[in-house]
Amino acid sequence: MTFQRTLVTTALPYANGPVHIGHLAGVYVPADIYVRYLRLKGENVLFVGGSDEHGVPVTIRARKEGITTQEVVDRYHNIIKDSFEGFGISFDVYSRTTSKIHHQLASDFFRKLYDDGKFVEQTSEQFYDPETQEFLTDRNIRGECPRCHAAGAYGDQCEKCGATLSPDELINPYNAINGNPLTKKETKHWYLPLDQYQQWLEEWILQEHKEWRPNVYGQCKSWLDGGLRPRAVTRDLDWGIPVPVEGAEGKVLYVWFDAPIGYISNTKELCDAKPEQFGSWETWWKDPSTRLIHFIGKDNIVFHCIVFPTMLKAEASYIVPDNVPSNEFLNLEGDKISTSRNWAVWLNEYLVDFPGKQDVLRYVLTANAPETKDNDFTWADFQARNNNELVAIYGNFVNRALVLTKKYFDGKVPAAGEFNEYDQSTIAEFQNVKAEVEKLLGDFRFRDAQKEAMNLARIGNKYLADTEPWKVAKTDMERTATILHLALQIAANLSIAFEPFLPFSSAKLRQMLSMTELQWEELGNINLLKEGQELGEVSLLFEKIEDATIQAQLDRLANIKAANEEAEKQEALKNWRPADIKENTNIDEFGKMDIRVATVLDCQPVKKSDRLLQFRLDDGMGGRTILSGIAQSYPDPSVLVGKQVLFIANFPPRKMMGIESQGMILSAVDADGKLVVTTVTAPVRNGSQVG
Ligand code: B3M
Ligand code: ZN
Repeated sequence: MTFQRTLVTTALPYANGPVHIGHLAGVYVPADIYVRYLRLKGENVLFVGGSDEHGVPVTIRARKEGITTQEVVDRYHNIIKDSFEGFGISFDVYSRTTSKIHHQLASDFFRKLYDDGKFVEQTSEQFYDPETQEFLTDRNIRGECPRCHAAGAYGDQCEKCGATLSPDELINPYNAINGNPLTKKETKHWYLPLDQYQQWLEEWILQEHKEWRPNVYGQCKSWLDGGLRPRAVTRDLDWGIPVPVEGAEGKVLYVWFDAPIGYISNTKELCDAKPEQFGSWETWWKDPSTRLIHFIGKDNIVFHCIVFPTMLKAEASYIVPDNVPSNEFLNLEGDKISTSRNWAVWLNEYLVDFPGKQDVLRYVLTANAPETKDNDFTWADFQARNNNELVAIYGNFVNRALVLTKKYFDGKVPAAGEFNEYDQSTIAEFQNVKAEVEKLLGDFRFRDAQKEAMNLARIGNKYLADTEPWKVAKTDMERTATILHLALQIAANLSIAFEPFLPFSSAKLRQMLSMTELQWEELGNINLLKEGQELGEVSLLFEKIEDATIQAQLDRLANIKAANEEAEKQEALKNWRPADIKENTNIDEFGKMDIRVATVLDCQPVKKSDRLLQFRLDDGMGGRTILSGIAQSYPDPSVLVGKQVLFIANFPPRKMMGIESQGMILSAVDADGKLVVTTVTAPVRNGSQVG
């Protein structure tokens, strides 16, 4: 099949918070690189995005902030849209699922499947809050995690250990909003019978799309191997698109049913507004010569590879995706990025903290893109890649070529003499770059493609380092002219090669070279700049990032981490109840323990241990040393000096960190894990027994 146009969609972010580096790295930067590349090649491409404004996450945010759901989506839709614009994500349309057009289209889509008898109706038991008389969705149910036993895990996921959960697995589930205990109640819903499409999906994905990324193909295969089951596409909720069927009052379309239809609605919104420029939305969605590509994160694979294609297939007039390049996750400083835990670098904040440095983040996120496995963003790496790559290689090369031209040739492109052998080999080397980048971009391998583009800068940098025009200029101006001529042509090529990746820098570079934007096909051409052509104003393409700037970001994260730990502690305290009583014992068993009283003479943290405190005790028997793992609970251990404590005197001595510990000091454990050393209520002689 030869395709005539490419329709690129990016996952619609929930309008329940700003977007962060994980979004950018996983979805929007790769999609934007791809689209910019196709446009540069002169292909017919449409880039569609938008905000996902339904679903439970936005209603939760509204409750948290004490504002209406509409206010939440208005606020975050605008913040998100501005962030994408700020980073140069070049959507043709960025709309929202609360739009009229979308409500109509999604509603009609459902109704068509309903009328065609494509759904099955089923009644099931769902969690219900008898006091507020509402059914609860997974996200609004919380309880103890069955895996790691963290308090406050959600009905779909534990944010602490990352486990995927169903509400039935939670220990002591409660209503996340008011803490009420829950019962179960019957309710009717419409299901998309994925099982009936299993065979088609197996053929279409497993046979016909073996070229999909291994992580995507593998996830699809494991879903298919597990056997598909019908999925509910409606919910009991008061926020969303009403189910357009009689007897469905109080029910809305499941957010994952309406959101992908948003891709279609947003295309329609654009095409209906500007048909002469973009044509008919139906050509984009129904003509088999359209190539549809969904850029998404890995948690969205099943919806884009199985559920949405099944909806499109069931509707019968739509095309299905040709590829779904999904990324794995990006972590931040070793921890999972999380909106609810505020563990993220927010794009709107980055734009304020690093004005003019959008390309730096684009570059780092692509260089580190989680294409085949989860990856980690660290501020140290961000700084290193900026300083050692963008500044030291790309920026340095361009700057040297331009400054030397200003110095020796009055800022005009000098005429080239004969190219020598070394020049020729440099030209040959850099002319390879185009084919390499093309191949990699065609395979959605953005990280390697960008590396190739950087290679071109490396070639330029090396060329200047090897030819040393600043030295040659002392003796041979003709040769100097040739060297700088070629260096400037390489710089001009860089502006093309980097255009998909670093559009802001390419624009800046074009200005410095006073050239217009060129087509991809010109890449490799060594006559992009005309002899005698006057260069523009020279400025730095990239600037060094200082340690203090990075430290400020690290401090911010440290504060967030501390706040999260405090919040977790509070959640644990709220839900704390005493542990179950242990098995029966008796006085004989207890009598074997020799518990005594001693006065603390000295108490110090053990060097190189963040857990241990070293106690020196007056035990009435000549004194002893005991180590206790309570340092976290006593940041200032001197508060214990002079206190009488209880300890077990007849544990065999044990060495830890090279120190012998002669017994165990007794502490109580509080709900938040804090340890409190036990004492007596009135002074007694040291060495007295407890029993
Ligand atoms: N809003 C989930 C997410 O942001 C969802 C994507 C919808 S794409 C149609 O990860
Ligand atoms: Zn857990």
